[in-house]
Amino acid sequence: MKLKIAIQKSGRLSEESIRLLRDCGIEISNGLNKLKAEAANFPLEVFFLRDDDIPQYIEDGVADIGIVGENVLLEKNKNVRTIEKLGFGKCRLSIAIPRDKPFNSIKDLTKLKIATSYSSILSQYLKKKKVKAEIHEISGSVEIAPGIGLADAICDLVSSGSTLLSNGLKEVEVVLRSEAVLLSNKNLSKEKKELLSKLLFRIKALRSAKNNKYILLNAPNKKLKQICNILPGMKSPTILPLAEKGWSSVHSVVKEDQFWEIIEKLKENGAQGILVVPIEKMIV
Ligand code: PRT
Ligand code: ZN
Repeated sequence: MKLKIAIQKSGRLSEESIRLLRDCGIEISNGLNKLKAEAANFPLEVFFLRDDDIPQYIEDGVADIGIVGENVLLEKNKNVRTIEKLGFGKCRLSIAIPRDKPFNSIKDLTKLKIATSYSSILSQYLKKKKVKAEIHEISGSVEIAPGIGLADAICDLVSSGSTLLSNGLKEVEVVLRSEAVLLSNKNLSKEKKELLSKLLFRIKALRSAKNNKYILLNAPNKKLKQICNILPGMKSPTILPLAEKGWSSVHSVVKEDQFWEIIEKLKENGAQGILVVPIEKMIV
């Protein structure tokens, strides 16, 4: 018995989805143009599909789990379970209008024609904001719609913003922030649930590794107490004596988002030779 995972065949999520599996120790030989592949060292079968189709395949049980952007998940609105955010494929779904048009509030969109591939998310958003606009659904190249007179505004995915810029548009309203998520069918068998939790354990270990750094530093023994208070570590820091008398080497783990603040405090307390190294996997 194998767990079946659906990932995007070719697009912005493909590479990172495969990398995620690989970092979880799962090797897949992805022959180009293949629909399916088998993992060598985990009971996993991989389907390569268009991202838009993945939620439906999971609802139907053709695939057990899958990776898509939250934007696709919400737009398709299928009966599936969201298991875990994956931290890649980050973007926002935003409304943009021609740069030279004034904009004060979302009410300015009233009666405008908005082109989008996300009509379901957009109509819910406009309803919530009590704005009546006309939604014009198109499937691609949404950003050119105002330029060719097809619409007054657009609602599309944005990451760097350069597509908007080069089409003379400005972002005026963020409708949704999105990243890749792991989805699952709601009725997995007991065996498949066990495989999923094994996979999830590995994914979480990778994610916490990414959010933490391993830190090594030298400290005068008389400052060790203060330095250990700054560095909580997983349990507590490791302290090893240096060859030079009166000095120790201190090892610990720090959170990425507290990193700079901690470094400053360590320096103030006499730490020297601070080394910071990435962690590959972290089991807490
Ligand atoms: O063929 P298939 O249907 O599988 O692929 P697709 O063409 O529908 O999707 P794809 O590969 O473009 O994107 C897959 C997923 O990546 C999306 O559903 C999002 O969850 C996520 N993602 C992250 C993005 C972007 N960033 C992104 N910038 N998807 C699309 N874009 C596009 C956007 O539509 C616009 O055309 O990039 C352009 C804007 O980029 P910037 O950097 O110029 O702002
Ligand atoms: Zn798509």
